[in-house]
Amino acid sequence: MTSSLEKSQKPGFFLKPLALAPTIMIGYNDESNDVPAIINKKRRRTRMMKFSMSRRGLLVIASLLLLMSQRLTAAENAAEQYNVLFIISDDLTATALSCYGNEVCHTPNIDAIAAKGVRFTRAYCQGTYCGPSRASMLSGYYPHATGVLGYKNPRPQIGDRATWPQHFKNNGYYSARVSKIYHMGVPGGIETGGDGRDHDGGNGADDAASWTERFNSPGPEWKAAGDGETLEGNPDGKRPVVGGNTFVVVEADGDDLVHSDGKTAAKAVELLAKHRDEPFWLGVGFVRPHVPFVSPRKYYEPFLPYSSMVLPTKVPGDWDDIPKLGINYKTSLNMQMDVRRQKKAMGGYYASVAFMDAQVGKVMQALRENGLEKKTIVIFTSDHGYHLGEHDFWAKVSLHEESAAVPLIISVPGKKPAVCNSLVELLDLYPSISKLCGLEVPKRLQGKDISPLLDDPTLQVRDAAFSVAPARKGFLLREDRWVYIQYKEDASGGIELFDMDNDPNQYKNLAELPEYAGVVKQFKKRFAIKMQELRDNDLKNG
Ligand SMILES: [Ca+2]
Repeated sequence: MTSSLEKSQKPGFFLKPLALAPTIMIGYNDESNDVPAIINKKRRRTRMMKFSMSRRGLLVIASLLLLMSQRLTAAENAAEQYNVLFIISDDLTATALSCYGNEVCHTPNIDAIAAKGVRFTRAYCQGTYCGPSRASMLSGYYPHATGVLGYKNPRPQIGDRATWPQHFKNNGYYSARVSKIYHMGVPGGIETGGDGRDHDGGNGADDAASWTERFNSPGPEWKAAGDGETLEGNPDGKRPVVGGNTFVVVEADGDDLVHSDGKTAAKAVELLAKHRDEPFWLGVGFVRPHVPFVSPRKYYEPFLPYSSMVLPTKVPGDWDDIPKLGINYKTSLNMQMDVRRQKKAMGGYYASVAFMDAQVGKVMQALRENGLEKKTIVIFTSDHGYHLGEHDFWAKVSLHEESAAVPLIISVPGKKPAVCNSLVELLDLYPSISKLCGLEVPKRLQGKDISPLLDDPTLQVRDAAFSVAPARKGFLLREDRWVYIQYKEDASGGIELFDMDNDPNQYKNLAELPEYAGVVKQFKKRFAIKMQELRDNDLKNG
């Protein structure tokens, strides 16, 4: 059931001064127009005195009113012109966080944000890997609206339309990113302090117009000193530690500052102190737990020995009812990872999450120490989820729950902490945070304003969340009860249908069963309408 929530396009503090100003102007003009053209001297003098006093009085009242209105405006601005601290982790599944129920991997600093904010249990990315997810979230359009399905920035498609941080920059905010906010190659781009690609001066898929300033955080990644092992494609153990998008674990020597995320936190701490007296939109992009799983040794301790890690239940014949395109691009089978390696992959991932969580703690401490907690909206999320062995799938791209869902916490000063089970999308952040900060919400944005959910978490703004996996030609409609996935736009690559009430782990694909033909038929229609809607946008002709 979707409520009739509507986007309010005009913030209150823009309206109030405008409403007061005409009142003052009308009073003054009325009195001026009341002076007769011909009058005797005495009357004229008296009248002039009366007028003069009256005029002076009015001017005093007008000045007072103006002053009051300015003070009111200033007070309202101070209340509504929040800063934005946007913290995004890379390749982080919600299932790895203790505030989302993980009992092995403890994330006290992210949990602390959740304890003060609204934690969304059903938030979905719009693309299940970095490039399309980040381009979509930052531009405000679905991946198939811009056509940005790979690892480029959306600027050529959106022209001079403002991205989310750019919108804040255009409204007088200091806008900065530290490390990865748009896509950036990991580990390649991090090793070189850029992206490792040629375009955009080494800043990868970054968008210069979004930022007042931008900072990269180079780190050694897989080359870090310590004990490393390549888990993927290494059955005989002879493969050395390698770079690229490969499952590698490095128990690293040295402290946090050796690594990219340690430097990112330090830079963010520095920027919070430096810009504490002006409105800011600060994007802090951590690259862990993206592979390679590299962090200082101490973060591995809770997960040793790796043999103590408990893998997800393996169900015989689990793949039998999944279309070929639905078998993820990385599996225990094609990565040649035995159970020992799988458990080490899980422990290595968790250590990376714990390391990243500690860096989040440093940034949040700086927020408190600079007195910014009461005027800063804090958002914590990830660009997409991740498989840690469910269905013997690993990593991202899959449209199954662990990969398509993201952690999302929004903490707004003064609002009550809550858990919200409504379906929301990362695309909703741009309009919602703009609304909360009293900025205009551009009508062209394809996300919804979820800010009312922060006051009433029982509200709903959408019937379904939508996500895509262009690399598998996959599309997901996630409804309250059903998960519908189809491969290829004409569904010729196969369909998956899961009843999340009765099968939350998605073991039983119902799509081919005759009794669910009606449900599948309805979803095909809804999918076609969704694609039509998202392609019907203001980019079509420009
Ligand atoms: Ca990612």
